[in-house]
Amino acid sequence: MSRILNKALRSKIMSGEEAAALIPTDVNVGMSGFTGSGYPKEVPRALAMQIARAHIEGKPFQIGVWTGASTAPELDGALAMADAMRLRLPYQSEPVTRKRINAGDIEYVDLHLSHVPQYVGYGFFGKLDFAIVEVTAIREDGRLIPASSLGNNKTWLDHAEKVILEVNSWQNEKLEGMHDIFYQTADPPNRQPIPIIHAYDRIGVPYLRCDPSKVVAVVETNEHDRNSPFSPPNEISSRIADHILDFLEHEVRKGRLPDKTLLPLQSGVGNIANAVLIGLQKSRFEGMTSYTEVIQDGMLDMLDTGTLLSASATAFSLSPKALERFNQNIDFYHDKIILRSQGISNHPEVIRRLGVIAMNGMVEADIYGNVNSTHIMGTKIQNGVGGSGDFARNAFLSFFMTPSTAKNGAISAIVPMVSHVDHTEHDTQIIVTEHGLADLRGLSPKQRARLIIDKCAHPDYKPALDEYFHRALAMSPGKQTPHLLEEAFSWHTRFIATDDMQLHNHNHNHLISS
Ligand code: 0RQ
Repeated sequence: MSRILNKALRSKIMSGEEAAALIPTDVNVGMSGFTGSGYPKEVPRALAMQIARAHIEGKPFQIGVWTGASTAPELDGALAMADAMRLRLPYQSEPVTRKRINAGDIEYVDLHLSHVPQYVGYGFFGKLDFAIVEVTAIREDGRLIPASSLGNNKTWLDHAEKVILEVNSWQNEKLEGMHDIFYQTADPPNRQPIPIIHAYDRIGVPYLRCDPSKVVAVVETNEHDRNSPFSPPNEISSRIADHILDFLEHEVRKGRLPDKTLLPLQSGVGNIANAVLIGLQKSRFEGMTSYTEVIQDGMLDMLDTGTLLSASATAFSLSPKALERFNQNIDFYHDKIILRSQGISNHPEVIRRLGVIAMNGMVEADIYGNVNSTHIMGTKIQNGVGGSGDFARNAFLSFFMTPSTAKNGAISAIVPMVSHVDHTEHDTQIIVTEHGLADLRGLSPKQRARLIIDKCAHPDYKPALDEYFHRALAMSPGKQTPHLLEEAFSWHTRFIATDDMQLHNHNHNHLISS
């Protein structure tokens, strides 16, 4: 049976190619999609083909692509390969797109995910010409049942001039009722408090609204989300998880965290974050809640056993196995999971009120606690700041986690001065590597430097960092945050021309012996 029950919208059903043909060059398109879930599949692919054909015919054709966060090869990958994107925002993690951004072919606006709705509302990115939004179904009254992510869908549907809906029958129909979309938003000076007092509070409605006169096409699809598998925890991620668990116990003993239930958890994406969730699952903590951005495998496990009572996020990011389990037991998860718009899941006001415990990955940290989450060697983007800043600055407890070295030990993740700053020393609370955990709260820059080098640096790099710090203490003109600026900058340039590992190793050995 068709999932498009609204008569007016049924009359707009067409193929992906026909819908894509409605999109001209030079427009901005807001697409659904967040961490590989709930992104449109057919129209972006068809659009990429049309743009590639236009390029072969010598016609210029490029668009601006806005999403919730990362999507998948079918969207970012296809469009990047067709050289179809003039601009991309607010987050991506797709290899071809990354390559094109770093080659200077795509303008990339990397911003805090909670800021997107407001920036769009005030027109900072220009006009939103089209929205392409994947949904699970369309009800008789025209209201939309969202899919496996909400991201910026409300914002796109509210602001786009024209809307294309992809109705994906692969999405589980029982997702109906799991979303919570808050429509009582207003601009300053009339903005009201967001009435979320507990992580599991529902404050909105389960359906998206869309003015039917804006809908120019409805496309029926049946295609799965990206759903990449997680690697099982390795020794490094397990040790990082252990340090975090010990520290949480320590905070409970100090009376700073509620026993057993802690405070709502936010967990970044990736294998280390998943390892921490697995660690929590095995711990004595129970009856917890989460207020996070993405629900990954570890959170399902925690819901299964009661370690977690509820999970609030803006998207799923499940491996194929976990997704199968989710679909089989969706009745069990239905009332325990809430999907919200990213403007709400990542809202600083709510994160601060709930006292969230935030755990995010990073590329590198410096000895004073500044954190780089986005750039490799200072100039090349990896993914983007995503929600890490929304959570890190506003959380009650905020962890940044990384292995102490990258590239098989050739590069230290603890450096004198980060090559790019996403989170300043004022935002960073706790840094964790497999070697230890540095609790920076209440410490001055020099005290932080001592602790970060002692607790977090890899033993191979400790002597070089120690030596840098001591010379900086002696020779820096200012003693508040001692630096030898030329040398701090040159730390990364030692590696910059290193596309081959040989040179990495040469530099590594040089660093160790110097
Ligand atoms: O390179 O792919 O060429 O091997 O960077 O590193 O170790 O796979 O790390 O997947 O855990 O991601 C910070 C990127 C960590 C992620 C980051 C190289 C490394 C590898 C990736 P290769 P790993 P992870 C809310 C939270 C920002 C968004 C965020 C991230 C590649 O956590 O994107 O937190 N965070 N969102 O070799 C040189 C170093 C390096 C380095 C790593 N120091 N120097 N290269 N690499 N460290 C969720 C959302 O917002 C959706």
